[in-house]
Amino acid sequence: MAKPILILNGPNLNLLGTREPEIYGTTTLADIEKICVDAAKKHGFEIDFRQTNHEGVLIDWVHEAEHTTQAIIINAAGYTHTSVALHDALKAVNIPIIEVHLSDPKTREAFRHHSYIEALAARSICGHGAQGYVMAIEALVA
Ligand code: CA2
Repeated sequence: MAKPILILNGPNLNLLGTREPEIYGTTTLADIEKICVDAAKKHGFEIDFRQTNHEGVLIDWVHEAEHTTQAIIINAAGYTHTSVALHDALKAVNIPIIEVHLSDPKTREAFRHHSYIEALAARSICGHGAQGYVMAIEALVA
C-alpha cells in the first residue's frame, strides 16, 4: 500500500463555512476533506487530512511526515506569513510540498503578501477555493 498524502491545515481553518463567507465561501473543512478523499481515491491514493491551531503541532506533523507520507499539501493559514519555524521544518523534510490557499493572499492585505512556504513548494495554488486542494492532489499524481 502506497503511503498517504498528508494534507495539513493551519489555524482557524476549523472555522471555515461558519464566518467570513465573503472571503472563504460556505464550504466547511469537513466538506474539503471529503472532496480530497474522493479526488485522491480516483487515482488510487489515500490522504491523511489534519487541522491544528498550534504551530508546534504542525511542525511535529511535518517531522513525522518524512517517514509516513509521500508528499505534503499544506494550507498553513496565518502561519504562512509568520513562521520561520515552520519554514525550517518543511525545509528539513525530503518530500514534495505543495502550498494551497483558498483565497489569493497576494491580492489581500500587505501582511499576507509574503509566504515563508512558497520558496520550498513545488507549486503554490492560490485563489481557487476548495478546488485548489483537488488541483494540488492532481499535480502530485501527475
Ligand atoms: O486563503 C487561505 O487559505 C488562507 O491561508 C486563509 C488564512 C489566511 O490567514 C491566509 O492569509 C490565507 C486564514 C484562515 C482563517 O479562516 C477563517 C475561516 C472562517 C472564518 C475565519 C477564519
